[in-house]
This record gives sequence, structure tokens and C-alpha cells, in this order.
Amino acid sequence: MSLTLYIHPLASFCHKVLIALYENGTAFHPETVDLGDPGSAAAHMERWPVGKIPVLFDAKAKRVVPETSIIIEYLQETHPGPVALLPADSVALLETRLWDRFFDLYVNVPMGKIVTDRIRPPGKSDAFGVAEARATLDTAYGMIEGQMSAREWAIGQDFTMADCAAAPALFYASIVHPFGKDHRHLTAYRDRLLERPSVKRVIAEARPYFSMFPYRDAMPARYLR
Ligand SMILES: N[C@@H](CCC(=O)N[C@@H](CS)C(=O)NCC(=O)O)C(=O)O
Repeated sequence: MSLTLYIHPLASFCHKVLIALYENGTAFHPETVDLGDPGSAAAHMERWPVGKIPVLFDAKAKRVVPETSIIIEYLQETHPGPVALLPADSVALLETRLWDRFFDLYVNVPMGKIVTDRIRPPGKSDAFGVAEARATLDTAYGMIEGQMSAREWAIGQDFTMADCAAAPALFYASIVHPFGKDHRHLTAYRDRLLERPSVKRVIAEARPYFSMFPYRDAMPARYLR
């Protein structure tokens, strides 16, 4: 098998690429990286010195591909499947890239800030940074509420890379910073994403690890079944 994806089963950015792979039934080998283990972390730094996961390795092309959006674009170029996660139409493609960036930068990243602050060493937490992250999420939730008022998926009728980014970001964000009662369209979109078979599969595979999630106490019981 040519493709190896270096991941951690709980990590939201890894879920984004797993959803893309499952959407197209792309064959790959998942390899767990434990960044808390010095040996595993050092081996990963050799692959990608920034140390972030996921990273794709294509043995056939002898190519290391980092960064989720680049990985998904690479997969579409080299291993296309039935679901075009990057639309052919140039306007739709720009919208896809815009909302992909939006969900990564303004939902996934602030969500991660809130989560990782909980596991900082005593006395090292960053209350100001967490408050900023919560304010970013409030702004993002309001914008997504507007965007999703008349759309099935992030940019329209077709499921794209933007939805791959949205699913894990909104799943975890809604746990650590719940949506408001007025976020009707945002809530319905999150629920639609969670019903998508590729997303269901990713969540089911992550479930055995949910006990390691720093906000497990805030997880709704329905996610644990
Ligand atoms: N921009 C990167 C973000 C990847 C990222 O932040 N991954 C997290 C896991 S969800 C990570 O590697 N965290 C470990 C760390 O920051 O040390 C991408 O899209 O691939």
C-alpha cells in the first residue's frame, strides 16, 4: 500500500483528512504518532520538523505531504475517487478554500487553544488567550449561522473539503464552547455532519480514546455510546 497517514485517533486535524479518505474509499495505512513519547515524537520530527499531525507519506512517489488542506488536494490529484472534495468550478473552488481556511483557523485552532489550556502544567494556564479563543468562536459561530441558513453543506449542495474541515472542528468546539439556542442552522449543520457515514466512522474510531480528551466531562452522553 502506497499511502501512510501519521495520525493520533483523537486529533481533530487528523479527523479532517480521515474523513476525506473515507469519503473516497482511498486505501491507506494509519500509523499512530504519540507526541508525548520521545521516540515517536523524534521520528515524527524527522518527517516534518514542525511536529504537527497529520502527515501523509506516499511511498510510491517517495513524498512527504504535510498540512491537511494540502494533503486533501494532493489526494484528489493523485488518488481521485467518486467525491470531488475540490470542485472543478473556479468560483466554487475558491469558496471551498475560503471555508476550509475559516473552519481551520477560526474554529479548530481556538477550540484547540481551549482544550490544550486544560492540560498545561499548574500555574502555566493562559486565561487571556482562552478568553480570546472563546470570543473568536462566538464570532465564528455567528458567521456560520448566517452561511448555513440556506445551504446543506458549507458551500452549497456538494460535500467538499470545507465540510471535512468543519466536521471535527464543530464536533469538538460545540463541546468546549457550546452553541447558543439561537444557533439553529449551525446546530443543524453540525448534526448533519455527524450523520455523514465518513464522519460517523471517524467518531466511532475515536470513541475508545475519548477518556483521554481533556473536556471528557463536558461530552454529551450521546457521543459516548
Ligand atoms: N495547520 C495544520 C494544523 C495541524 C495541527 O495543529 N495538528 C495538531 C493535532 S489536531 C497537532 O499536531 N498538535 C500537536 C502540537 O501542536 O504539538 C494542518 O492543517 O495540518
